[in-house]
Amino acid sequence: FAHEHGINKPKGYNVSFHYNPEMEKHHFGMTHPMKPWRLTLTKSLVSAYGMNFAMDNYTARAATYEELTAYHASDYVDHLATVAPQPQPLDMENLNPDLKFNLGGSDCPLFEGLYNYCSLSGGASLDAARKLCANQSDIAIAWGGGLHHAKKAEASGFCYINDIVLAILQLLRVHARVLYIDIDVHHGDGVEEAFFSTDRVMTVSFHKYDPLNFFPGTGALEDNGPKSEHNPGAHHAINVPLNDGITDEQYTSLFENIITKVIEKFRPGAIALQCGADSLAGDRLGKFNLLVQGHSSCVEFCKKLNLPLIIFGGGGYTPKNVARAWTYETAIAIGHQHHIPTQIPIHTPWRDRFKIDTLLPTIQQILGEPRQNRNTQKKLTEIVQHVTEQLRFVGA
Ligand code: ZLM
Ligand code: CA
Ligand code: ZN
Repeated sequence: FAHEHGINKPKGYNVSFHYNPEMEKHHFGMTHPMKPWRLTLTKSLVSAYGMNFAMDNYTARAATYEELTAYHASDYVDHLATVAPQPQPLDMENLNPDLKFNLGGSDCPLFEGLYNYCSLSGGASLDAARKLCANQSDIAIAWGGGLHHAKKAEASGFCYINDIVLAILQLLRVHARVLYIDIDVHHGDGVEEAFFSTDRVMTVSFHKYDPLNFFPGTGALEDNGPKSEHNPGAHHAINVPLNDGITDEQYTSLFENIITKVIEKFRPGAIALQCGADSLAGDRLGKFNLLVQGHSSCVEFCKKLNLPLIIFGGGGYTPKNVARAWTYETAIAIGHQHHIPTQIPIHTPWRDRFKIDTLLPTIQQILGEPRQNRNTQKKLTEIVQHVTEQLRFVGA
């Protein structure tokens, strides 16, 4: 298939794909929204399209203890490595009441092989970052990463190890400034916090913001870093708070507008993009109206900036939609989005999981009817205005 359709590795432009099939063998519990097997679905669709012929494929290794403690507290990592798993299947009855490091509750359960899962996610993102640093990849992809809520010494929101922070720390060895962009429907609070006090990383998160009703409740428009002007991190956090129902047109225009201005002022040497797919229409947790087209246009836009780019996964709770988006975004990375058939290949294992055979379903196919859009143009204009003003304090 790949050769028939002329999908081959182009000379002079390298995309690397970092993945370990061991990751998907882990289970958070029967009804837990996080399903590591969405990675299997993604990988199988990417392969069915023959995209592996156009990339360098690496079986990611597990991150070492030393690599994990480059950011995380050693007592936290020690605990992760030795804590006993809760009995399976996980349900409300066997949750651990002792939430040491926020572990063992319903969001961050203690499952069999947890430490292995965490180190594989971290290892893939570290491998991806190192390929960029060594100039051996132009785009490095780690769909198993993107776990943006994990804190230095605490698990949070399905995230235990912050692979993004580990990867950015690698990029900072080579690049003076790194831009972090987060299109997951949740606020990228863990990454923001890690680089709060430095002007070498600017974080930009687009998310649903409803402090009392939506996790994690942080990421207001006015939260832009340390309040003290003497702190180098001041003004280096950008938050784009959104409401349910945002459409492709609004999101894409907001994204391009903001990122263009950020690039102009901040002039990063590399970009780290978290592609959480829970911002897609039809997600189990998110309630935006984004199609694969709108979501992936962010990847396309970042690619066109021609800077070393690392791409992570993240959230995404309707596996068939996650696999569609991350497959299409892999196609964008290798430049084949316009050459692949939108009909899902017949020989895809798990083909039934996709329900309908198109890679790019319409909003009607996904939801029947789009959700009410609660984002007014006025509010979106205010956001752009605030960001523009904030950026006056950034750069030389
Ligand atoms: N309850 N089971 C996004 C992380 C979102 C905190 C409210 C748990 C769930 C959710 C867990 C099976 C990323 C909160 C929710 C019920 C306290 C969240 C286990 C359903 C279930 O059925 C479930 C028993 C579970 C968790 C829903 N949790 C929905 N939303 C958020 C965390 C992570 O996408 O950004 C990156 C990967 N937590 O709202 C509660 C406050 C726990
Ligand atoms: Ca986000
Ligand atoms: Zn999320």
